[in-house]
Amino acid sequence: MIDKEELLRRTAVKKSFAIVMFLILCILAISCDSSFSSKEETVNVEDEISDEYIVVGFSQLGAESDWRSANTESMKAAFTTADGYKLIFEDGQQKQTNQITAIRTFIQQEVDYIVLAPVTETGWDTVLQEAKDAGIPVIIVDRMVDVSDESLFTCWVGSDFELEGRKMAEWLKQYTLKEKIDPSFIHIVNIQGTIGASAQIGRTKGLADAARENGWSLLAEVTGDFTQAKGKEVMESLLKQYDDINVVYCENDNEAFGAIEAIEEAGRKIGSDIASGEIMVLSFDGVKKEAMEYVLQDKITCIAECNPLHGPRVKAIIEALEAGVTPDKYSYVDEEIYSASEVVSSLKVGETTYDVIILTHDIIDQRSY
Ligand code: GYE
Repeated sequence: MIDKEELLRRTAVKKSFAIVMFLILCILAISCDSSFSSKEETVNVEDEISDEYIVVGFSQLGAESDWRSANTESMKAAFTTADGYKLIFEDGQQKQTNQITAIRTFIQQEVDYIVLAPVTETGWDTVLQEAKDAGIPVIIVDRMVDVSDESLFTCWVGSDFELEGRKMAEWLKQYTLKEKIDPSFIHIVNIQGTIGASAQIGRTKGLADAARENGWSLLAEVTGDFTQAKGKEVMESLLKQYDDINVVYCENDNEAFGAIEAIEEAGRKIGSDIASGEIMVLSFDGVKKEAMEYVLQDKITCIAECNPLHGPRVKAIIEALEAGVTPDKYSYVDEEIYSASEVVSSLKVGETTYDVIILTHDIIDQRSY
């Protein structure tokens, strides 16, 4: 039996329990509602941020060389939030599949521009069509793409790699003429870059054409993948295969560093005096100070410059596009040729005469990279 007092007490407990539950529910409802509205606010704020910035997705091909590192730095320095850009950087690690994945991700992220430094020239049609369908302009930088429809990319900026190769070959021709070295005495090995990359295709062609025209013996063309390690490995085996090599044409400085190590370890002497049995090293880029110092030491006899500072160039293209101006489809960068030897002071390729920059410490110190 429950007495009346106990009944009243139980009713009061139930009531207060109901009130507490009601209050808890109210609090929960309010907090859910407020978290919902604050989430909405966050989304709005983010929208405002991405509207505020120009979003650039950059697919860099890798980090194989000093040239590449300088190029990456130049791009990162050009596209800063302080300047109104948001740069999404992806390193393809030398694999085209990685670069294609990066581009597809950029499309999903609805970036404003895609910048592509392609590892090799072919194989881009499908993914560039996808970018075009999404209405995202694609700027190609450094190496080129070989696509059936040129409207798949907005424009390209980079170097004339075949011209670099032709300049180097012409330097060698003038050197042998001035030093009265017979063309049949010249025995060259070419340590090529990554096969299928524009820089390899152009530089290889520049030398191969000149070898044919001048009657030089081109003993071998082997890839060194633009790296120091591979350059060394390849040179070691070439030295075992051929005992008459007197010119090593390296398609970048990192390969040259490796080749120089291999030549020195094999007990051979490096330098431009090939008539006395030295092995002459020729190279491309001229980015790292060490490479330029090697020129002064006649370890690398001649370097055809390849300029990596494309960040401001790509930025200028994007600024033009933002202003409704159509940029040139192809923009080539002017480049120098360096040697410490004074034997050749200028050379002619096509209709143009190029001065050879006779390198000094002062010139090295004044360079911007
Ligand atoms: O010469 C080499 C790099 O594509 C121009 O790639 C670039 C080349 C450069 O690995 O060092």
